[in-house]
Amino acid sequence: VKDFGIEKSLKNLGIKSENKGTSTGGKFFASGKTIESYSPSDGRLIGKIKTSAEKDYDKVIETAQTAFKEFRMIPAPKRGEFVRQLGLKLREYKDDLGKLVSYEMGKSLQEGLGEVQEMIDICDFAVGLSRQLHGYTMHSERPGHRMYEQYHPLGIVGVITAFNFPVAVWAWNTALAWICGNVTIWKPSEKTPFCAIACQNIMMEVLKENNLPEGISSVLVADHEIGQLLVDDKRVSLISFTGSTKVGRMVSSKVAERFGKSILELGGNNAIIISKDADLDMSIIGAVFGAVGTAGQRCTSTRRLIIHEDVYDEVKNRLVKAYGQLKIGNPLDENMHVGPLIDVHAVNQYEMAIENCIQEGGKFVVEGGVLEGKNYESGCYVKPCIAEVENSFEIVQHETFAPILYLIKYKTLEEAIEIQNDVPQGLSSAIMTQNLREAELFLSQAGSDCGIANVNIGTSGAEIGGAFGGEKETGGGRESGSDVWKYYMRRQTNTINYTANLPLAQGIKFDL
Ligand code: UN1
Repeated sequence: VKDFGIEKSLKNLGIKSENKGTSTGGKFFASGKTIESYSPSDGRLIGKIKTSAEKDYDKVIETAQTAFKEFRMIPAPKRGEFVRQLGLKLREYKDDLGKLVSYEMGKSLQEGLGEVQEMIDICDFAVGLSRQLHGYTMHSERPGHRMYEQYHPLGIVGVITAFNFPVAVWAWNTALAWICGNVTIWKPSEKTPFCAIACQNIMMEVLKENNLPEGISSVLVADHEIGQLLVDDKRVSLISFTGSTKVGRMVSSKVAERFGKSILELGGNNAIIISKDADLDMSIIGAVFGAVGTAGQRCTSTRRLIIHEDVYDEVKNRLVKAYGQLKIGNPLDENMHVGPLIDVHAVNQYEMAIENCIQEGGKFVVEGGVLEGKNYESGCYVKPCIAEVENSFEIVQHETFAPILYLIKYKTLEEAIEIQNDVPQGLSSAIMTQNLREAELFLSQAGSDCGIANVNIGTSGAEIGGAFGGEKETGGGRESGSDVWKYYMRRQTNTINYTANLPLAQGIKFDL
C-alpha cells in the first residue's frame, strides 16, 4: 500500500500506536476503555487511544473551572496573542495536519489542507477581534447618568464536533471562545479522534511556551455517554454542537432545561437553483463540486438541483458527462476527485437512500454502487450518483450524508424558491443566474429561507468571515465570523450615577 508520507506526518504530529486521549493541556485523564481508529482510505489501523471514564470527566471540568478564573483576567488582546501563536503553529503543521484529516476522515488532500486553512483564517480573524469586543454606549434619560454595555466571558465552553470537519470546527469555536476569555473542552467525534489529538498536541506547544495553566484548552476523548454529561452539566455555560438534527434536538432541549446556551449546527438539505439565465459552465462546476466534494459529507453539500425546464436536459446531460470523468480513490492521491465515506455504516445509509429513492419513483441517470476490489479494500468507496425526483419524496426531504444528487424541474422562479424552501432544513442555498431581478428576488424576504444564500456560487465552501449556520431544523446557530463572538459572552448593561441625587427612572417619585 502506498503511504503518501502519512507515517511521517503522524510522527510529526506526535501520534503513536498507543495513545492517551483526554488531556487538559499537559496532564492526561484516560482511565476508560481503549478505542481504535481506522482510515476509511485504506482500511488500516491508525492507532489505539485510551478514552475517559466518568471520574476523568470530573477532573477535566474542575481543571477547566480553575483555569477560567485565571484566564478571564488576562486582557483580551493578550489572549489574542495566544491565538496568533496558534495560527503560526497551524501554518507550520498545515501539511501534516491536512494530510491526517485526509487520511482519518477521507476527504481529498486539497480539502484537508483547505480545512486547516480555515483554522488559520479564524485565528487571524480572532486576533483582530480581540481588540474589539465592544458594546454600545446609550444616553440615559436621567441627568448626570451614563449608560453603557459590556461583554464578559461565559466560563466553560463545551465544543462537540462531527467527523466531517474534524479540525476546523474546533478552531472556529476555540479561537473565538478564547479571545472572549472562556476556556474550552472539546469532545470530538469518536470517528476522528486522531485529528483532535493532533490539534491538542499543537495547542500544547502554545500553552507550554506561554506558561499557561492546565485547563484552558482540553480535549475529551470519550463515548457519547460522557458527551451527555457535558451537555447536562450546569458548569458548562455554552454547548456548541455540530451534528445530526436527531442528536441536536436532544442537545437543544437538555441545555435549555438547565438554561444553558447553545449553538446548534445541524443538518442541511442544500439546493442550487439553475435558471435559464445561468452561466452553465459555472453551474456545472459548482454543482459537481458541491455534490461530490468531501463525498457529499459536508453540511453544506449540494443535495438538490432545481433546474429551469428550458435548460433541464442540457444540464442533465452535462452532469452525466462530468460524473463520467470523476476519479474515485485514495484521497491522498491528488489525481482523485472523490474519496471514501467515513465508514461502512455510512455506506449502508447511502445504499438505503438509493433503495428508498427508487421505491418512491426516483429515476437514476447516473447509477450509484459500492466499489470493490483493488484500492477499495476499506469498503467505504461509493459512486456519486444522480436521480430525477420529486421534492416531496421522503428521501429528498431527508439529509443523507453521501454523494447522491437529486434533480428537480421548475417553470417559474417563484415555484423554484418554493421548492428550495420546502424542506425541514435551512442551511445553505444558491442561485445560478445572470438576471439581476432573479438574483435579488432570491435574496429578498420572499426568497431563500436559509442562513446562507449565494448568487453564482455553489452551496459549500463558505468563508470564515461571515456568520455560518442555518434556520429551521439546522438549529439556528451561527459560528465563525461577523458578530458571532457575542454568543460566547454574556452582556451586561451598566448605569452609573455621578450626581448627588438619586432620580428614579420612568419619573417615579419616592421620598422618605
Ligand atoms: C460543515 O459541513 O460542517 O462551507 C461545515 C463549507 C465549510 C464549512 C462546512 N466552510 O463547506
